[in-house]
Amino acid sequence: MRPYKVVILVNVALAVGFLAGYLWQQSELERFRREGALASPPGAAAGTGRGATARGIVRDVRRATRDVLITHEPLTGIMGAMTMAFPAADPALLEGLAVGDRVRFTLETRQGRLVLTELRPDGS
Ligand SMILES: [Cu+2]
Repeated sequence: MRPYKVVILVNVALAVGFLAGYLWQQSELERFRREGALASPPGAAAGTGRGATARGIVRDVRRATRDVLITHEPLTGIMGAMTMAFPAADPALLEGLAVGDRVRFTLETRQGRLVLTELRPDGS
């Protein structure tokens, strides 16, 4: 192999490495940003003092894995509106819950992940 080809290959490898590192760092930053926002949520999540509260619609209740798929409104400073699964801190939260229910829920970060700590019918 000619020396200039080695130089090009090394440069390409470095570029790929930097790109991968950059992307990884961005995803970590995003995670820290979300958790930081939860630690001191803007608007101080009505009464609870910690965690963030939002409204959503239940799309699936997965009792086997103890999580709920929810289409939720934007959580200011944490994430935009989307459909995603949230693990429930307590399986009792899933009792009586059905697909299509409109709910108000509270999220907290526990052991580095977002979990549902409160879930009740919206409007109550
Ligand atoms: Cu989300």
